[in-house]
Amino acid sequence: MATYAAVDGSRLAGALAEIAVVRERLGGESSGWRIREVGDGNLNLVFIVEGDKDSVVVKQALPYVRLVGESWPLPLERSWFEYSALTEQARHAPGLTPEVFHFDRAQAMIVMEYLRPHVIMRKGLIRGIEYPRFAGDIAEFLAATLFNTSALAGTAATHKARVELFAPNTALCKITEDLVFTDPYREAPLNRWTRPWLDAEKQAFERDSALKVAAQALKLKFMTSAEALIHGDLHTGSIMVTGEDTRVIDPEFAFIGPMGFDVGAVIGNLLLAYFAQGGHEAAPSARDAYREWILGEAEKVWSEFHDRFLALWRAAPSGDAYPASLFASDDDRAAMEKERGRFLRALFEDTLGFAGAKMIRRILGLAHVEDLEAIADPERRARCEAKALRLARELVVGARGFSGLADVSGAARAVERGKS
Ligand code: SR1
Ligand code: MG
Repeated sequence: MATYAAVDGSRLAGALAEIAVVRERLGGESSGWRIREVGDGNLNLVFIVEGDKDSVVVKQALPYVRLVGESWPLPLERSWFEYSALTEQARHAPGLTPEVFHFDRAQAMIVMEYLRPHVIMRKGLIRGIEYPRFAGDIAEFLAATLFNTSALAGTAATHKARVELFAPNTALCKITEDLVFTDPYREAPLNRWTRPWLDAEKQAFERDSALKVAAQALKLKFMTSAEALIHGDLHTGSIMVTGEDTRVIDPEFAFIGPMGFDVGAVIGNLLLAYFAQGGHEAAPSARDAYREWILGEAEKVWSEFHDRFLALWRAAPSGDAYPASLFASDDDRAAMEKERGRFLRALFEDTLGFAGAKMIRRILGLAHVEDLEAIADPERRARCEAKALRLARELVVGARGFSGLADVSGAARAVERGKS
């Protein structure tokens, strides 16, 4: 297939049969392969293909935003950025991404490992399931991918080449610039919120100068801060888990951006799950232990990320930034250690700001999250959402005031109990 064509079951079987590595993996005759479309995301087609021997997942980009329709065109090349990011992430965080078997740039199609019995982390959070490996694995993914794709680890030339490779992913960045950082704070035709219960919050956010300025400072950072290769959409729907394994999927929004955007996405989505528990528990307080598990995981994600990132930095032979040749004396080494602390504190504040912005967009913008959407009673949902908005605003405007993630947990508890 040379010219792009969106596939359906029969066309897909024929296309996959022509790819030796996939044909052999699936086994048997292509006419016997069982194919079903399972995509429930906002953008793409996703198929599970089961053969006699094994199964694969096929992800194909559509030339438009699936959630909205053909009126919103979107470049197929996002598939190339996803493939490039998956390849690079796998080098730095082996075992934490799906294995890629085949990529077809013209068809915007990636054939990859079918992860089972994994579930989307977000669905597990809705059901109240604990995943013991989650925080450690995600902290490892974040530290390894963010540190090793930054100029702290490599040469300036390598960093610039990476910036150049991912810079054309502008359409996907524009989605984030509009949907995360802009539309929730203004009247925009695609905005949605739980009406009429959140009308007052929506209006208040549109008039909140301090919040809008803080959100725009984050947007500027998102647009210009070329720190590392970021996943770009690392919410809990982009993480697949079992009790023993964690994988990060779907990096089509990848580009060289601010590290805190990825760390903040994970923490912001955990906080959304925390506030959504009130909509899922059978009786008030029935999910209190699970609420605490979520907050504990958010704290662990940050602390383990922090420690791993620091360890990588201390051990690295050094990139072109902070060359080791400048820091030979004991005084130099002490100054460098202080500088690492300053860097990580700034990253912590970015993380909180981005976490808050990601929470707000999922409640007042176009694309919502199942954690909250699955709460059928709109009044009950709005109560959860209003609490999430309250903490999110604090994170965006007041990141500097939080001493650590435990402090954020305390603020979340206070909001949850109606004491803030
Ligand atoms: C129009 S796309 C909406 C959202 O879906 C993706 O998962 C990203 O989060 C994007 O912002
Ligand atoms: Mg996605």
